[in-house]
Amino acid sequence: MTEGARKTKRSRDLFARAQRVMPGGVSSPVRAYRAVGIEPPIISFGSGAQVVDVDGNQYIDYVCAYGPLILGHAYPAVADVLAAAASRGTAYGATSELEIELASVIEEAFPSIELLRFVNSGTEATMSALRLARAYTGRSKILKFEGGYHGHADGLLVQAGSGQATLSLPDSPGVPASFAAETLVAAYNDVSAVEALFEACREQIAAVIVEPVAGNMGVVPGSPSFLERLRELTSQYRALLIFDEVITGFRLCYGGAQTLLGIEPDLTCLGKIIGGGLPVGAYGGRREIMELVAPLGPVYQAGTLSGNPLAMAAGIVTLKAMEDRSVYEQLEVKSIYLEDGLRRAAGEAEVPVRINRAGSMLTMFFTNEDVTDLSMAKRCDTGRYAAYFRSMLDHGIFLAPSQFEAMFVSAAHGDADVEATIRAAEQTLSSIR
Ligand code: KE4
Repeated sequence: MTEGARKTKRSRDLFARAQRVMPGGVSSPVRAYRAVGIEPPIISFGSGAQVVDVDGNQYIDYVCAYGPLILGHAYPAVADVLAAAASRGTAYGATSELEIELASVIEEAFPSIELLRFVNSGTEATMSALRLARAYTGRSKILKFEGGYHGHADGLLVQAGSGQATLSLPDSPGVPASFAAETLVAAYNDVSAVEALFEACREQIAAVIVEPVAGNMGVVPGSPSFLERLRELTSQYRALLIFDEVITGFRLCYGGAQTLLGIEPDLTCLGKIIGGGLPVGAYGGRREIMELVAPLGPVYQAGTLSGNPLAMAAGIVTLKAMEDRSVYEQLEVKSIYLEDGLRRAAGEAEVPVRINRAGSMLTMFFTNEDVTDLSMAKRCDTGRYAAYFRSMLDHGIFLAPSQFEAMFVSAAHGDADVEATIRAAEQTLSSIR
């Protein structure tokens, strides 16, 4: 598609209806496109690396549902297993063999996870992990990082990333000051800030929760020295280290960021990829900690559709496909090619950018300085990002409508898709310079 050639009538009509029945016409704030100044296309279907909107516009998709679709849309084996699973019922309210299999596959991939509990979202996973950490330690404070987004549980909506950063939302109304007071915040990658907080709060801190590669201020990798220091300090002060691997789990490699880093957290939160695009989350870790979870222990957490057979079936098929390590090798080649092409396009257009990439997740920041924390990410030219976004959409490239999200490359993205994306970026960047 060329600039402005997109037909949008049916999307506009449907979005008008959506806004009459849902706040902002969306089921999640970032989807409202408030940060990019246009109305969102309403999506009709996805297939492979493509999504198609209700006006028939086709896009190469780098949102990938914000991470779950590492195999692409409607991956045949996932679609087939879901059809078969649905014919056997969609929920049992009882343990199924599928839960046992998926839990076993995850625990095989993550040696730090001896026991895990399935939930229905990443939010539930992190919320439950923090409750467990507070119960295990008998302490109340948690430490998170500016720009870290761990879902929308009350105590975590303090200087969060993702949609909160995108919409410049203050810490969310509705969260009592008493809750927020239990949440300590430091700048990401800032070791001395963490050391100071531990020195000041010592045995009050129950846990540190961190995205080992941040994906919600745009992609910002945690430095190995920062993450290693978090492990040292939490061990020293007997607090728990929680890796939020909702995005990075099975994305960066089969065993997540912790495998690449060689750091063993006490608890890990997972989601997205482990459900193959179905609603899912999980938290898990050392047996002595997880045995506090009801019914074994007193920490209560439950869920009607937790471990439901459809999400389990889709997750099993997805993770089985990712057992073929060549998939990660191909993702790396394609992601490097994309990163190099985007950087070259920006250079030729003389548009200052920085690209942060970790495996098949990357962000092009519109800035001329390195981005290693939220304050630097927030100095980006978000207006230029919005112009880039709109033009790329007109050129058939579907990106996250926020500077503070990631591009995700899937196994379904072919060389032609990546080349078309780079060409679209060349045309776009020269037009917005
Ligand atoms: P959910 O509750 O959205 O399944 O997961 C929350 C969550 C937890 N931890 C991390 C590291 C996450 O990235 C997320 C959710 N990610 C956002 C996108 N950055 C979800 C997209 C949205 O909010 O619409």
